Amino acid sequence: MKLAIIGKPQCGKTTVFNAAAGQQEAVGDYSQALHRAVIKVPDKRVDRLAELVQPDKHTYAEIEFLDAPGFTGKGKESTGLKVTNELREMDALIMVIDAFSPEANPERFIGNLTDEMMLADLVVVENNIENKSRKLKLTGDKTLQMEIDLLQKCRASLEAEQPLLHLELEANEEKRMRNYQFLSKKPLLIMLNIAEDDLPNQDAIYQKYAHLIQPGKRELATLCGKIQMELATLSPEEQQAFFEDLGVTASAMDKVIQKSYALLGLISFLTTGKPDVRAWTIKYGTTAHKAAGVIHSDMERGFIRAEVTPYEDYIRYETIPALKAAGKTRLEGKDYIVQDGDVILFRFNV
Ligand SMILES: Nc1nc2c(ncn2[C@@H]2O[C@H](COP(=O)(O)OP(=O)(O)OP(=O)(O)O)[C@@H](O)[C@H]2O)c(=O)[nH]1
Ligand SMILES: [Mg+2]
Repeated sequence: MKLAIIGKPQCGKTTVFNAAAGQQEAVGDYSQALHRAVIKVPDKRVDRLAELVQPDKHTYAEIEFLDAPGFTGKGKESTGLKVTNELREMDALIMVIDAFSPEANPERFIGNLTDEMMLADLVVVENNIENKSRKLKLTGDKTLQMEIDLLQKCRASLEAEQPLLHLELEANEEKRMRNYQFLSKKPLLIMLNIAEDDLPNQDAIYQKYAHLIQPGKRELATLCGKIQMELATLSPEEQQAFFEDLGVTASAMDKVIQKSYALLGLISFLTTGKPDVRAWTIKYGTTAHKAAGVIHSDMERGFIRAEVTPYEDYIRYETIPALKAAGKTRLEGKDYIVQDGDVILFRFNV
C-alpha cells in the first residue's frame, strides 16, 4: 500500500511523516523536502504464528509513505504538481491540516487543498476530452465516445466543485476511471494536526469535523504531530507510559494504519511455512484466485484450490495434522472470498 502525505507548506507534513513512519527527518526548515519510507505493519498474528511455526523468517505487510512537497499556488502553477505523477500512483492520500498554529483554519485549508486537487484533475480531463475527440473524428472508433462521455461526467462534477470521489459510477466506469489516476478520486485521510494544549479537547475537535467522514471515501483523525514525533523515538513500553500521562490514545503509526485500512477496505491474510510466515494485504472482497496472484502470478495461473484455516483455530490447534483432524481446515475454490485472518495454503500447478 502506498500513502502520500500532502498539505500546505509548514502544516506539519514532515512531523507527521516522522511520527507515522518512525523517521527523523528535519522539520521546520521550510525545505519542502520530499521523503520516502517503508514501514512494516505491526501484526500480532504474524508474531504468534512465527512462535508456533518457527520459520526461517517472518514478513509483515508493508506501507510505503511519501512525504510530498507542499501545495502552493493554483492549478498549473502549483508546486504540488511537481510530484503529481508519483502522487497519482498512491492508493490513498493523507491530508495534514494545520490546526495548531495561530493561523489555523481547518475548514478553509481543507477546501483549498481539495480545490487544488480538483483543478489538477480538470486539466487532465480537458486534455483527454480534446485528444479523444480529435481521435474520434479521425477513426470513428465508437469506444472513444464512451470514454468522452465518462470524461464529460467528470468535468461536470469538477465544475460543480465536487471531488471525483463522490461521483456515482457504474462498475465498468469505475474500472476505466483507474487509468486516469485522478487525485480527487483518491480515498482521503484528513489528519488534523492539533496543538499540544488541545490534547485534552481531542474528542471535541474530532466531533466538530466528524461530518466530513464518508465511510470508504473520507476518514478523519486528530493527532498532535509534534508530541507523536517525539514519542516515536521511544520504545513501545516507554511510549505506553507517556501516552497515558498525555491522554494520547494511540500512536500516530497505529492511527494511520488503522484508518487507512478502513478507508481502503483492506484486510490481511496469512501464509505459514518453514521458510516464511507472512501477512499479505488485499482489498476486502478479493477472491482466493486473485489473492493467490498477490503472492505469485504462477499461483494464480495454476490455481487448484485454497486450504483455509481461520487464524484463531490455527492458534488453538497449533499443527496442521491437529487442524485437519478437528476439521478446521476447509478446501475452498477460486471464488471463495478471503476473510481477514485466514491462514491459507494455495495448491497450484504450472
Ligand atoms: N505546536 C506544534 N507545532 C507543530 C506541530 N506539528 C508541526 N509543528 C511545527 O510546524 C513547523 C513545520 O513542521 P514541518 O513538519 O516541517 O512542516 P511541513 O509541512 O513538512 O513543512 P514543509 O515541508 O516545509 O512544507 C515546525 O516548526 C514544527 O515543529 C504540532 O503538532 N504542534
Ligand atoms: Mg516537510
